[in-house]
Amino acid sequence: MRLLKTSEISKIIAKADIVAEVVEARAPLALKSGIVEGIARKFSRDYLLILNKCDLVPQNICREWVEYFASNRSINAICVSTVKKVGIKKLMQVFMDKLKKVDSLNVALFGLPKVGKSSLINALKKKDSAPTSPYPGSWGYTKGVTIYKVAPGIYIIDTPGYIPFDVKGLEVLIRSQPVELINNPVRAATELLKLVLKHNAKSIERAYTVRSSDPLEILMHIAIKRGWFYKKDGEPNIEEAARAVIRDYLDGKIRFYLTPPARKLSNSS
Ligand SMILES: Nc1nc2c(ncn2[C@@H]2O[C@H](COP(=O)(O)OP(=O)(O)OP(=O)(O)O)[C@@H](O)[C@H]2O)c(=O)[nH]1
Ligand SMILES: [Mg+2]
Repeated sequence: MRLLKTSEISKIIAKADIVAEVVEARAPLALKSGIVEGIARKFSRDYLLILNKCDLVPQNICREWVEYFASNRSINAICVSTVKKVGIKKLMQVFMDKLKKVDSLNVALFGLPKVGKSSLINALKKKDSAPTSPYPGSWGYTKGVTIYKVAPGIYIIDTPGYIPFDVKGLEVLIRSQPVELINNPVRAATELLKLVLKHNAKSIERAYTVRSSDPLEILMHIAIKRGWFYKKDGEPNIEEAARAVIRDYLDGKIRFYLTPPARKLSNSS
């Protein structure tokens, strides 16, 4: 799939009344772009940060993120879960309030692959019309910029395939290509497992029924349990296990959270 360029993003934002950037409540800053916000502010558009997948994060932590963005960054943020249908009404109300001031409302939706843009559109519409990512799924399952009518007078512009160049690191590595094509899945999954183990050790135990602080040992356990072995030597296929972990993470099956920068917590769940 073709990647959207920043110039194309500018054109979409110019036509929008609200710019909504979707990140995950698990790690908002690792997924947030300064570019989208910057262009929105340049065009004097309302900018809204949507913290999706809040079902994977304790409520008070979600609230802290909202407060952090409001007081440290002057950003209006809202916590939602498209799975648990949390915050959807509140989000719709934000759109309805803005609709009172315009004839018809265009909301431009941005966010890295798999943050849940399509799921959010479906939750707002109350029925599925935006394709979400099934597995074996590929990155950028949603094809091309598409406009969805979610309520009378309210249109959402979905922009799949945009990876802002200021967002970097593990989140980009695992989202910017299909999981099958990730070059070294074991390395990526090891980094991911280390991060989750550091902040929410128990969620790995819950997801994979293995108590270990060694990522390689966890991958071995998953491979053996699921019967994945290399044909050539019969060793556990940790590459397949690594891909499974990455997919589970993207699919929102691993509880994990980081806390806002200002606050130091021992946040084991
Ligand atoms: N736990 C949890 N998982 C979610 C939530 N919203 C979406 N997901 C899962 O996240 C994955 C990605 O969701 P999509 O809606 O396809 O994400 P997208 O941003 O449209 O992805 P692309 O179209 O590939 O850019 C899917 O497996 C969803 O089921 C949520 O609120 N909580
Ligand atoms: Mg999509």
